[in-house]
Amino acid sequence: MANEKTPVEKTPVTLLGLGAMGAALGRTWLDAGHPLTVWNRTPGKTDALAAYGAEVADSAAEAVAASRLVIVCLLDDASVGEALADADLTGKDLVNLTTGTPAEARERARWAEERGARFLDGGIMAIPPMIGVPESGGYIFYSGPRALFDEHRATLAVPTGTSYAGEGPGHASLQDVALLSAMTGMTGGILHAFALVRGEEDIAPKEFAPLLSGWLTAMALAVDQTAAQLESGDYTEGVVSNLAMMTAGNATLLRTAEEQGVSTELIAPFTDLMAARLAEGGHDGESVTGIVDMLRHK
Ligand code: FVH
Repeated sequence: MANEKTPVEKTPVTLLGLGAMGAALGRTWLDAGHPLTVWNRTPGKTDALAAYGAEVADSAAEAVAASRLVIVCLLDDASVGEALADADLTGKDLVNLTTGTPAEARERARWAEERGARFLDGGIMAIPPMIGVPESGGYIFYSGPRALFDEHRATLAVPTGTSYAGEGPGHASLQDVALLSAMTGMTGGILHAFALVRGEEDIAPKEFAPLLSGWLTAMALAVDQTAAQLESGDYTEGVVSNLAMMTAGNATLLRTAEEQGVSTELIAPFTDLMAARLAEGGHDGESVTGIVDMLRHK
């Protein structure tokens, strides 16, 4: 039994993939005292972690053989299949942090189980500089068997926060991609806003930026209202800016873009959907929440 004189042994970790994210993850396990074996397709990328004490394997199969807990952080699902093609996964606990679709995660789970491994899928909600920085707010979604997640939770929590997304192997990936998709829409809006003010000598991007981030932060609160309306089924609940008013306002957004010589291609798909929802009739006093239903029925 561990006491002050006999430190707890840290779980050995194998890490496949030392790209920007893998290298950041690996460093944290070394810092926390976990024995770490690494492999990367391009050998030179292992040097930095080797200098901090990582064992470097000559092949992915050799790296997998070194530890029960195998973390994979590669470019995409195809690279996972390629890298692990010759590895013996019998008795391994495979944790795949490679971004993929929910269907890829489900298929990869089946593939791993057929090869004798237990499997968790992960979706990383952080960028490399957030890894090893608890106050950054980064975390990783995990899905798969709860008992397996609990068994490795302490080790998985070393690089960043953990959030269990459910037993279904596709759940982590689905929530990961849903959040990334929201970010994609938000980034499109940000770029459109900068394009509108670009070229105005007296509106400097650096002065406009805090106005933009402040507005987006305030508007993010709408997420809670959307959730409440989806759960109640009443899309008029708590509405202060209704669809009829917003659709009329969209004409101003589109005309302003034209006046400023800015393409509407980033915002027009959304304004078109709002107009189509209004044209269905009976939705004037609702929020934009009904567009969720329109998207699912397409
Ligand atoms: N970096 C980020 O900001 C995001 C944050 C959210 C999560 N993503 C996902 O994390 C996965 C890895 O991303 P990354 O940033 O480490 O990506 P790269 O720096 O491009 O490194 C890619 C590694 O994958 C290896 N690799 C690629 N193809 C193969 C293959 N066919 N067989 C074996 N390994 C392969 C590559 O090896 P090499 O090019 O150095 O030889 C790198 O180790 C990813 O899913 C993100 O979506 C990151």
